[in-house]
Amino acid sequence: MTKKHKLVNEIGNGGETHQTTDESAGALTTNQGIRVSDNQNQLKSGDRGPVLLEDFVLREKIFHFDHERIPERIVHARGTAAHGFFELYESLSDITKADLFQRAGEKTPLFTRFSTVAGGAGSVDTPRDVRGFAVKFYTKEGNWDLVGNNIPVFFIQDAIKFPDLIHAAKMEADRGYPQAATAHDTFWDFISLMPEATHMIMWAMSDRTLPRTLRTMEGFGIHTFRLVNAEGKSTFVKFHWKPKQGLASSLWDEAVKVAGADPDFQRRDLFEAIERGDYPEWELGIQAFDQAFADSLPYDVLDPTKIIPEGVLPVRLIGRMVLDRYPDNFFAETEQVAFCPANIVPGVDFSNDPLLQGRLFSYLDTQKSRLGTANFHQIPINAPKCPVMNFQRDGQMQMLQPKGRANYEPNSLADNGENGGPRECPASGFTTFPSAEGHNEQGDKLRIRPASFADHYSQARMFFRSIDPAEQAHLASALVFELSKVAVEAIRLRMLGNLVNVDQELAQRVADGLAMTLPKANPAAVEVQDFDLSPALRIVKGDREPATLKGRTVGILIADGSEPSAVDTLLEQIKAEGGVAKIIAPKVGGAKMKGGAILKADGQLAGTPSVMVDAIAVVLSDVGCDMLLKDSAAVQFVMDAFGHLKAIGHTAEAKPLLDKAGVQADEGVVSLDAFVAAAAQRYWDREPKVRTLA
Ligand code: HDE
Repeated sequence: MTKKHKLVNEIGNGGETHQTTDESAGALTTNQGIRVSDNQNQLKSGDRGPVLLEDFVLREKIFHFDHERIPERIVHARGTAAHGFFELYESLSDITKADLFQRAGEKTPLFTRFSTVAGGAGSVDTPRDVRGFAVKFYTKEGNWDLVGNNIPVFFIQDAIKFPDLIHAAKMEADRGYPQAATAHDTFWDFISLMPEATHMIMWAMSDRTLPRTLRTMEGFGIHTFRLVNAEGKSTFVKFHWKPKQGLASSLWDEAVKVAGADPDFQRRDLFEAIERGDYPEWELGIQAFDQAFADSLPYDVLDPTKIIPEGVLPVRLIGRMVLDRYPDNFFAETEQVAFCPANIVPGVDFSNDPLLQGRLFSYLDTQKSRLGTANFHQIPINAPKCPVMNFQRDGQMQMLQPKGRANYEPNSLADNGENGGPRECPASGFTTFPSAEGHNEQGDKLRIRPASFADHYSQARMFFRSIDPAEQAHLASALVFELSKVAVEAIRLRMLGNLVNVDQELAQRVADGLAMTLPKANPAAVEVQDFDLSPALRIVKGDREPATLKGRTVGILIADGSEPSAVDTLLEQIKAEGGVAKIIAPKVGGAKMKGGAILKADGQLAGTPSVMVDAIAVVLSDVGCDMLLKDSAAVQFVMDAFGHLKAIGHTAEAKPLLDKAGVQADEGVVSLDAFVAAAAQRYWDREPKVRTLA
């Protein structure tokens, strides 16, 4: 097939195509294949006369346009996605028969979508919010969807509370705001009445909900699942995604400013990383355990508001995910992809986690209303990459043309020499693990929460006490910020009463930040315990916060008169460290460097504030510095980099600008020679000097 023929085929439905003549190759057609002679002017009676109803080219085009949107996801509406693969490190055949986990080195194609939860599809990338982390593995034995988040616990224990949680979190029912923000009365009203949410609230108010990029966050399956091996033995499992890029979060002030400077900051970052061949990678880890281990824990592994700390059960890394290809078309792939936790393959099974069980119903159901037809599994991004054969036929938008008389089973038509269709496979087909159900052997029908789910505070306390003091201050300040936006005082008080159960000092800091008197603790269902602290929970100064320039962006601020050799040296050094350099100048066309040559800019100063990069080098001459002293964008550029604890490298001539921006000397403020080494980290010790935190 020639390239021209192929183009027509791709636009068409992929079925049989007539020979394409040279004239028609590449031609614009209607959806009926009629070549369009004029795509600029609609059909009129006379040049100034009325438009004619018979203009089918116009009507078809507008008709299609009118229906180009589908209902957005009720949660996780805003997202971005990429293709890639999973590569297994070593066979897991001892614990699972899942085909993708059998052969070391084998690669399985996948599609991963990251999302925020609360905002609509047109909201920004960087609100304080949980991030969705959904992976569709196209295995040889069907699709397996691991639909997780970047936080390992959830707000609620039973699925029946989910609509209430989401109603409370999203914009308020009467006023239609705020969008993509939990800092409002209805959210905190609900949360303060749901002590089971307290552990999740610790994570949600921590830096975890401000991931710097999608590439620098963890992912979690949250629920306990099962792996089942060929002998039918079940092992409980929790799934983790660990970013090879390390963990990094934004500061709140930074995230707020990023939202204005670039609402698409995180999707652009992912796109650009893939474009430059810096493919993001995560390792898949498992915590595998048996019933005896589960029984030995002081919390219930079926309770999705609990983690198993890594110190209690280490994470075993079993493979890696590499995202190496951006979708061709956002709508066709990212928008139409349908993830569903019920999509599992032989060798993986569910646990009785009541939240998971509710999710098993919800996703298929929502996708019917979002994608409009029961045949959405045939859309290329959703279609398994293995044979699909059954008697589920017909329905709106059936894309296949099944052959034969039999559309039911059992049938005996094959005995008659006809096509009898597919048959069930007792040996290799999916079988559910035959677990004995629950503690209640009688299996009475009860609307009840088990006593083993009753401890709502001990792990919240463990989380707060495990993170770095800088992160604790961010968390306390986030609570003050959010509760300050709550107008109803009783809600704030009730929330403070919950926080006392977590940690007296935290509660006091928040109360002080609100200028309120700390109330007594709210009644707790069971006594709060002091678990061992878990250093794996921290980002700041933790093992997973690397000092690196790899994959990070450095802004080099230049103006007329800047020294070109200084810029060249920086560019080389940054590249050698795996970083990305962005030249920023007052005008995008560039600056006239010392010697007269023009250096083009990657970003205009006013449109590229320093919140968009991870460190800055200010390479200015006396003349350039004088000029920029009169430009508030330049002053703000430096002031924010300092306030956001970033490294600042500078020429001696740039010092007046640093002074005007209030930069004080510390180990992150260096000459250009020392800059690239300094740029690999944030300067946490600077924070108390630049910000008053709770
Ligand atoms: Fe979801 N969730 N969820 N969720 N969820 C959806 O499905 C739901 C929960 C998660 O990129 C919806 O196709 C219920 C936990 C992600 O397309 C919907 C409950 C976790 C995505 C739905 C939960 C998630 C969704 C909306 C409580 C982490 C985005 C559109 C029982 C483990 C997937 C859609 C994508 C999407 C229901 C709780 C993750 C309505 C009922 C816990 C990453 O079906």
